[in-house]
Amino acid sequence: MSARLGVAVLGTAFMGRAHSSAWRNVGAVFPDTTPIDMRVLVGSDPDRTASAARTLGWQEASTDWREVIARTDVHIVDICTPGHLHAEMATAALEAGKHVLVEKPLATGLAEAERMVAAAEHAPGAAMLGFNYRRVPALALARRLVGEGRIGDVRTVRAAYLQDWLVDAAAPMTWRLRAETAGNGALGDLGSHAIDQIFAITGLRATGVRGTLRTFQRERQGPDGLEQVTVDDAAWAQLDLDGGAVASLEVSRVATGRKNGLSIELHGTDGAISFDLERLNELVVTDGRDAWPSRVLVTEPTHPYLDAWWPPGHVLGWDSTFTMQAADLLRSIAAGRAPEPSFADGLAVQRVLDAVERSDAADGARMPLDDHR
Ligand code: SOE
Repeated sequence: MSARLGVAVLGTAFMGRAHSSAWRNVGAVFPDTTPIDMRVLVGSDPDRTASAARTLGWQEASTDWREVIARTDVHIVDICTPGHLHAEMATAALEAGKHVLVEKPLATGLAEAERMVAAAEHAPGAAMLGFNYRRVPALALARRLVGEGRIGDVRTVRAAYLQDWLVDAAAPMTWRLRAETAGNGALGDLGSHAIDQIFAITGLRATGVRGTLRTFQRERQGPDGLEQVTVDDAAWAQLDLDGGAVASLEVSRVATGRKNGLSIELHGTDGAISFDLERLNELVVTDGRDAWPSRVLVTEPTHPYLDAWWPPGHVLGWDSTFTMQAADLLRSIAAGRAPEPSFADGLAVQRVLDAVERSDAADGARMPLDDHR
């Protein structure tokens, strides 16, 4: 076992909390991973950061991320800040020789994403993107089954990621609703997860994209009065995939009644698979052309990640995905292997986001994507 690794998380909000919980638990669930020290939590407000650091189990709090990435006792920099800060923080941390984990989506635009991929290619440290749903055991099993050819050739994929927190007309302005801080709206925030799943499970990439965006409520109350919402509330896209398969995508933050509904369904020449995050321990598998769909409870030790957790039938939750993500990063670092998903995987997703925006601006015209490997 190598020496202990010091971790810093940048960001104290929702994702900062989810990642902190993962760093607290990873050694207990996956004792084979390199031990870590939760060195420092970084935020913008000194009092709030100090209080969050105490609650979340960090040794120290700081408001100076540059000073933190220069520390010799910090080896892993985990970036959970708003999107517009990802590129600057990640490239600086990689240049300082750190291992870096960045929350999705990779960046707020293509140029930044390309810069981050170039920085990762030249850096000694590992660079991983936080698509945490890659660690849902049922989705990892779906990927394994499709890779083994269990459903034959994938022809069609339906992916949707639906939330409703913007249905409330009084929901205030946040960084997530400004193009300059978030890049995209539901498209980047939710669509990036769904697109990554389409790519990861099928092993295919997009060759062309058509898309539509909608912003239903164009103004929201900010700290200093009404502000323009400059990102989408909802987005739709059709992705042409390698070899002729087609994926449809629907994402929304105004899908009344849906809190965090990520669903994906794949139809192949010899079977089908479907998944719904609201039942995240289950996969519905149609194993054969004439078979009935059957529900697989994905809690067996032979299923991805599950030998480390609880006995069969003892289900996992959303937060466990971040613990498995941290374990995978630690294992990649220990093995000197590039972690998955890489920044390049994030760039492939970013190209689709960009193409959806361009297609929407061109009345839904098809945007070819052929230089994207
Ligand atoms: C947005 O509401 C959000 O928090 C995303 O940013 C996360 O990636 C997703 O997992 C849950 O929803």
